[in-house]
Amino acid sequence: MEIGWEGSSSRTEGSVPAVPSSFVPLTSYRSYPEEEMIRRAQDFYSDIKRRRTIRTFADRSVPREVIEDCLRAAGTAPSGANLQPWHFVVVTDPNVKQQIREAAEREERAFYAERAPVEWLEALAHLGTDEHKPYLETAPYLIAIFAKRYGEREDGSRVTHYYVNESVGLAAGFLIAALHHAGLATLTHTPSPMGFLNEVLDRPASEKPFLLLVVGYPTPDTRVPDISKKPLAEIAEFR
Ligand code: IYR
Repeated sequence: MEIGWEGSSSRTEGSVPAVPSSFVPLTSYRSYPEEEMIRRAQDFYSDIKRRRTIRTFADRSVPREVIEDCLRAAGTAPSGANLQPWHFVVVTDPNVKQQIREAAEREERAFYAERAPVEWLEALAHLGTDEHKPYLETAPYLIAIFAKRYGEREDGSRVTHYYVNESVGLAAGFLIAALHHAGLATLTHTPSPMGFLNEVLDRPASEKPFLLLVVGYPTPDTRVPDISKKPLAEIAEFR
């Protein structure tokens, strides 16, 4: 990944060890004739733009292999030094879902009642959210995404990870796109704070909860906010 530069501890000349690199020919790349590229880009856009965050999930199971392949797709995301600083905990156990719901609703009650600044609540108002999170128990899958802030060697020493948030954000994006492609709906839920996920899911302090992804099918009566995305001219420029 080449996103900016992150300073590290100082070093003297010649102190970087020469690691033998192993390279293989690129055989997986595919190019398409321009007309086909144009069509593919259009097709992908028209498919991904159908994706909506939903908050009403049907109590309907999803084959586990679908989730597994979507997680494999997420795991192909680029990451700082290819250290893949993510961990996914896939929750289907009703008891664990209940614990997550109870803890999330406890935080959200405090968030909506007192913690959130008025400006934040105003920004959220059009989404119609509140502290009630029944979908945390109804949806067939909750995927808790953790960012591994550092790695740990067998001897307990730490392995520095680079661009952790960028890397995990990319993997989460791949996952959401893969789930959508498979025909599933998602909600990117970020109860604040999310520290309770470490306790409920028994994850170490080296891991920071990044996102709780709710996955499943929309109920037939699902309604979504009437919102739109910014047009290209507002989000990008060509120079
Ligand atoms: N975490 C809260 C509030 C919330 C915050 C943002 I930023 C959103 O885009 C949506 C909701 C909740 O889930 O209700």
